[in-house]
Amino acid sequence: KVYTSKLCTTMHTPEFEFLSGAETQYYESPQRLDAILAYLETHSDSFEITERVEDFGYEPIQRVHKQDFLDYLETAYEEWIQEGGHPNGVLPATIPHHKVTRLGKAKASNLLSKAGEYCFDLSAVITKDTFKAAWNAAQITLTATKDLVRLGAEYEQSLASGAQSRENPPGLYALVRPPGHHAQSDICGGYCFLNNVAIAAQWIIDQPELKGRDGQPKKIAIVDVDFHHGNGTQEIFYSVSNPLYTSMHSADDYPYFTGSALEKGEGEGLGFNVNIPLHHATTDDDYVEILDKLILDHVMPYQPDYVIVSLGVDTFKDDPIAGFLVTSEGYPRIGNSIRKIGVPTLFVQEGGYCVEKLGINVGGMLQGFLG
Ligand code: Q9C
Ligand code: ZN
Repeated sequence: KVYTSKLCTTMHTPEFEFLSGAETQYYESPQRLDAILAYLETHSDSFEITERVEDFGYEPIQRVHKQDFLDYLETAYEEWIQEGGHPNGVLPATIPHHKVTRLGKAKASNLLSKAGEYCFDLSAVITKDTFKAAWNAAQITLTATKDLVRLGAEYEQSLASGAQSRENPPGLYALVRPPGHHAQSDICGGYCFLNNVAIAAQWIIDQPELKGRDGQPKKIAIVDVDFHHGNGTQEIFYSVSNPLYTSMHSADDYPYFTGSALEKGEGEGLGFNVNIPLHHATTDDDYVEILDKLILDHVMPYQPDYVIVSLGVDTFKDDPIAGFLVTSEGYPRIGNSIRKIGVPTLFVQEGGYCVEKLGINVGGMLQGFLG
């Protein structure tokens, strides 16, 4: 089942961003979502699409993001225009670099300085309706999460009664934009504003009626298969042991300063952050082999109750801003590896910018999961 809404394509449409110092089209475009939806609609035997969105309000978002950051996202554009900023949207002028800030007590005062405090790059343009769009993506993701939890309970029951084996776990997909995995608790960047996957994971952990017999919250394993490291999800959960965060990503690409295998979590979270940096020349066979090993060595031993996938297909060989050597034949295999975990799974859309092949690549991964 696919959860989406028209608002994902009508809101948050910046004209441009900056890549390698040059003004370029905004790659995180509404056309991406249209392309995926078109594919899913033509394969309606596999996919049921719903536009039902429940409103979970502010609280689940506040559990993950800081209030001053949320206030900033909500008001930045209006202030920006008042201060004479370009109508394309808010981008920072200076970013409080640690090499500078450790020498002073930088505190953002005007909008230009706030833009730097709350954003770490030039690929997260805040427009008039960006906060609404990000809010909408988070609410869609939460709607799917709540339904997955219901399906998960049914699945557990049928496992307990012996009615089925762990071979057909339920799976749901949140087809949303803007994406989320680069958004930290109080910094946007990399096309991401609110961290949809983190909000979903925290919501499951917070449900009082979802505590197991031992009184412990349900355990979540996040599997991030986007080409880029999910610095946001890593930061949000760095010092907790639930969720487990695992990521396979390019070793020497954006966001550049996170994603090393040495980043393993801290305190109670030590050992619950797993980064697998990969070479640019990673093929389908390489990718699936490494993913299977990640699942076997880290995800299975964790014994998660739920899996949440940060579903990026910018690993694709022809992606315009990223890409390994992964082909359209690779994605069903990746989906199949995830299915074999045998756990109720929520897929949440992250990156992927080769619009012509987004449908078959995303749809292929989901079909691989369905088996
Ligand atoms: N030379 C996501 O996939 N700029 N974000 C990349 C590469 C921003 C990617 C520059 C990429 C953000 C969700
Ligand atoms: Zn990405």
